[in-house]
Amino acid sequence: MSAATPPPRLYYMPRTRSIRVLWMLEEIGKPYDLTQIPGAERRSAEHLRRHPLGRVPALELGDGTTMFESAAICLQLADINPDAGLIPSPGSSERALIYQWVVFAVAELEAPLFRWIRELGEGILESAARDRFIAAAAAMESALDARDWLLGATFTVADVMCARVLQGADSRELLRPWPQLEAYVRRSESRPAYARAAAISDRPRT
Ligand SMILES: N[C@@H](CCC(=O)N[C@@H](CS)C(=O)NCC(=O)O)C(=O)O
Repeated sequence: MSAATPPPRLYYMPRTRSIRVLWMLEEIGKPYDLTQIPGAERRSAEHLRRHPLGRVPALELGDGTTMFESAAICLQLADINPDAGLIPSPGSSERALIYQWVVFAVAELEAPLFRWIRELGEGILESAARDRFIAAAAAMESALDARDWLLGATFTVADVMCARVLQGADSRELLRPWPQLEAYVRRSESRPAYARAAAISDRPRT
């Protein structure tokens, strides 16, 4: 970012998927701006220009481009801040694993988990979503065997995406069968950048 380039601006709401982007921004450690979108403004013409579904997060980049989808935003932030070391170089086999785990986070962890949590609230105990999450959790449990982070010793954007979804499962005590995942969640929550992001995400909604 040159001296003339404004910092990125995150449009967010507390206690939403916005925390993924806040966590990335805090790991990167460079200045950024924040705008909280009040509930009533989500469907305003102004916010719909940032996010066509009226959701959060959305990120305005230094050149004025605005983008949405938390996974895409996190990948872009990793790419434009190579010094932060949150993503390996394009074309490397480590980079392939980043794509793999980031897509896994949204397709195989988040989607069935959110559905399963909804079903549990309705008293449904057995379901396809539960079975799918269990299979994904077991796959991550073995991937994390004897390693701190998904790519080994280095924390990456893939960990932001996967650990954040698993934190949601852990807070509902759904990770009991997978001790490696519980330990992974603890490690992720002990990162100072995560604590700073969580403090922002926990602010009251306007
Ligand atoms: N796939 C999107 C999901 C975005 C999303 O559903 N955001 C929720 C908060 S976690 C939202 O804005 N909900 C408000 C609404 O739908 O009105 C992403 O990962 O960014």
